[in-house]
Amino acid sequence: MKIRSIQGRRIWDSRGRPTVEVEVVNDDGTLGLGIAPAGASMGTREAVELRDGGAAFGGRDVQSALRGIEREIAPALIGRDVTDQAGIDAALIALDGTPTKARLGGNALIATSLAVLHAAAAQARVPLWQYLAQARPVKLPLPQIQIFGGGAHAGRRVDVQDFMVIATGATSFSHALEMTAEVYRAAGGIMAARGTLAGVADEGGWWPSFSRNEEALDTLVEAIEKAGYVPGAQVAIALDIASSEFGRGGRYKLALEGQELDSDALCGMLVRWVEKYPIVSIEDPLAEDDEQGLVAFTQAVGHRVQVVGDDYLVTDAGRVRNAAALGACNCALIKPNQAGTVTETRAALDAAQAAGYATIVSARSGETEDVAIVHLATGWNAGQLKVGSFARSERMAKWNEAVRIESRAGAPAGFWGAAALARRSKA
Ligand code: 2PG
Ligand code: MG
Repeated sequence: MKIRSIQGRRIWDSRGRPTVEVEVVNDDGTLGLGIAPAGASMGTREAVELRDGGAAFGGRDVQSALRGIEREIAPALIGRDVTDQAGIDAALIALDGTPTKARLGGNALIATSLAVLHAAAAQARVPLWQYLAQARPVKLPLPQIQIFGGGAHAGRRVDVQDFMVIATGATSFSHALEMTAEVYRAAGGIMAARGTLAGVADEGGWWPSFSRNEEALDTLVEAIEKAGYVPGAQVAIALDIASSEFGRGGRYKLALEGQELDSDALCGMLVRWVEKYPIVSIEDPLAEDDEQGLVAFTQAVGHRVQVVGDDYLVTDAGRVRNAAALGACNCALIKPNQAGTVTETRAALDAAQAAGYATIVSARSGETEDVAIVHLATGWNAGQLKVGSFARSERMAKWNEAVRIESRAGAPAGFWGAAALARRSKA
């Protein structure tokens, strides 16, 4: 099936900022829409977003990215076979011609690449997850869901970015959502009773009105109990420290506690948290430039918790292989717009799984109603899914899409559950 037309347009994301949408129409009239999400806490090696600069919309307009789609990308792709994802992505990379996708923009490229993928599924007349799975049996992913948002998503009110829960006792995706809904509600109730309820952060997690980072962990345990669950056994904690945001060159500034820690001290603090709290997953415990620290942390606790690389791995197959060789992390966060094309995203996921890593397909803090990542996580059988909190429709659209996939005839063959979590066997 050939591509008949490609059109880019500016739409708006969950922070009210411009973003790129691409529509690919096939010769038979079926179509696919791809939308670029946007991070706030970004790895320095991510595919570069093309933004216009200047006064409008804080410099975040995307007119230059749209011009590239109209003048270069569309003419290059029209008439090509929509099912040739690898060929089309290679053409996009060659057309851009830079190692960072800075010329045409990672935002233009990922929106186009995703639109092509959706259009390919549409002409095959199957849901995207099923198009990706082909005939292989796949399972619905285990979700990690934010309860408190912090870091760059909450004006740096607390240092740690994501305080999340994983319903380790859940027996289906829908069950995991039911359990999380009760924890989210309980956490809001606790904040209200304390007089510290102050709305939500960028991804819908409760605003972190805490005086210490650990107070958020204590409150999370309290919320799990108040919701009627056993912390650890039924509902466990997952953290995204996002430490590249407050650490560089092996020095970490915890603003909330007025402390400056070196890599060993931060590592030690997090190991203590792992011992004290029912934590099963920690993302970006050390900064993207602190490879030694990441190796040391993984050696210390990788046999009992999942150590997730986000800013450090940036959805890059080569970086994943390097990390695996060194023993840094045991799980890769997979974000399509960090890579810039679907094919490179898939290559990073394959590299991670080949190295024995667990994988989590992840949304960004700037999102839209787009639900593509739910289909990627399911169709690629990634095991886990991270989308933000349990509020705001750009998040709920994704959880609800998973409920739909799970309940329809021909649904995936079950639910990953806690089996999706990584633990490195002790050497
Ligand atoms: C992360 C993501 C999602 P951002 O760090 O994992 O929580 O945040 O999209 O801002 O990079
Ligand atoms: Mg992260």
